[in-house]
Amino acid sequence: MVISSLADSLVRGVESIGDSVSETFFEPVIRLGVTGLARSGKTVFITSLVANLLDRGRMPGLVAQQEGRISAAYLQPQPDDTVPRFDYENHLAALTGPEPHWPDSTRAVSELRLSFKARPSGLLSGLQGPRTVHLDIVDYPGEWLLDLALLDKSYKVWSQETLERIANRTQANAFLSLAQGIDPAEKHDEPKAQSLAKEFAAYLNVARDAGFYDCTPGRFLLPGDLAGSPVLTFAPLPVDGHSPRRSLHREMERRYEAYKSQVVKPFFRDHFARIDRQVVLVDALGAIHNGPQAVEDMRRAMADILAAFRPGRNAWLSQLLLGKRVERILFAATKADHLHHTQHPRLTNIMEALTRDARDRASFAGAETAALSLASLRATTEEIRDHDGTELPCVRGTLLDSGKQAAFYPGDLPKDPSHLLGPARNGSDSWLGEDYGFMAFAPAHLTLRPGDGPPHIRLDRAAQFLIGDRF
Ligand SMILES: Nc1nc2c(ncn2[C@@H]2O[C@H](COP(=O)(O)OP(=O)(O)OP(=O)(O)O)[C@@H](O)[C@H]2O)c(=O)[nH]1
Ligand SMILES: [Mg+2]
Repeated sequence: MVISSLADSLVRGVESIGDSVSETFFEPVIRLGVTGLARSGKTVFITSLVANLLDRGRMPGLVAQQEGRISAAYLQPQPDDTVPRFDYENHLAALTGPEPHWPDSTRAVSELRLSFKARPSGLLSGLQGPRTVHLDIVDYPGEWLLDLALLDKSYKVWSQETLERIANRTQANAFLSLAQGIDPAEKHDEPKAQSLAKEFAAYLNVARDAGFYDCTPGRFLLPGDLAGSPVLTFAPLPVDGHSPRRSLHREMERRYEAYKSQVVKPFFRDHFARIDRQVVLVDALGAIHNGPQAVEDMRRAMADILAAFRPGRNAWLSQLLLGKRVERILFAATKADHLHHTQHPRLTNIMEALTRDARDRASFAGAETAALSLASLRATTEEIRDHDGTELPCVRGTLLDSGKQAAFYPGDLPKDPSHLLGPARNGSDSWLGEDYGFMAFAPAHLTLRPGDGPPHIRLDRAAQFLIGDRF
């Protein structure tokens, strides 16, 4: 333990030296983390952000752009040789090609470097020519942050908590009946361990699709090249007390510990600890559509995710960070183009309320935080429709399943977010009086003017908050 934390600190130390060396050559590097739960819109966000930073015609909210200080932006080979490159070109081709479609789901962490030539503002602007600023964007699943909580938990406690939490979930029936038929003290048997892990992973996948967000260990959902390896072949068992050596219990415990040290810790050390700015994307509209339970689950998942940004909460992480912390965190509700703009302030309020708990408790010591609602790629237009004498603010777009054009009224979000979060906390089954429907729209056909990136809503404001001060 001591040796590994020492090694971690050394790595971190060496990296800070690397950073400061490039800083002294006036080439600051900003590392922007982009995260969110599954399907929250990370890939579309990064793709559209990069496209709009390369062609900045639609980025008036980025002050350096507005002031004409950015003279060039270009993609560069990324600095980390072992991290897959974010597949920008293919994602952009999917979104803006002749048959626009949404990009595929992503299964692992990836990274991209964008570099700018920008003239500094203020006093220095007359004295210095343009300088280079590098932006490294890192895409990683929010589920991986939830794993931080495992570091403080023994296998026994984790097993008990997990089994308790899923006891009443129908999605877990198959796994639970398998687990209950097992005596953890019996001799370890690999096929048995595998079938337990397989059922548990199957449960996690179904639960996530059903809208549950507390689906850890995160790597069970996105195994990548760890699929089938022992670090992912464990499951919670009803253990109390000790079991003999070579028992199923002991082997599961060993693998759980290996997961923590060989999967969770390296992620925090190699990726998380190096982030300067962070955007957390939230599909709040999707959760509202799925009902109070999904909203409450999402609120809890947000609180757990944000715990990773609270220095001091985890001793191992605090030591790893050595006082370095994320300077700015943006909480963004995505896919706001599903709503008429008159409802966007309400969505932002809901977003603020969803994260308030976490933010209040967090006092993200020193980190600036903000909330907004955005659409990375605007797929709809707005129109007002008359319905029995009432004017309904609608959005119009191409339906994903039928390919037909349709106008759609998603329902009126409440002014006061507690009208949603209250019932969610109290365990209501459905919303009172209002239904929130959300259609899945396909990306629109685009003809872009030279110099313009894809259409978006408030992506420039997000960029200004996240990186604008560094130009
Ligand atoms: N209308 C609209 N839909 C969006 C937007 N961004 C994302 N979506 C929808 O949300 C889905 C998920 O977006 P992704 O960017 O792939 O989300 P992700 O977080 O990368 O998903 P995973 O990689 O699976 O975790 C897309 O397939 C779209 O259906 C947006 O700006 N507008
Ligand atoms: Mg993705």
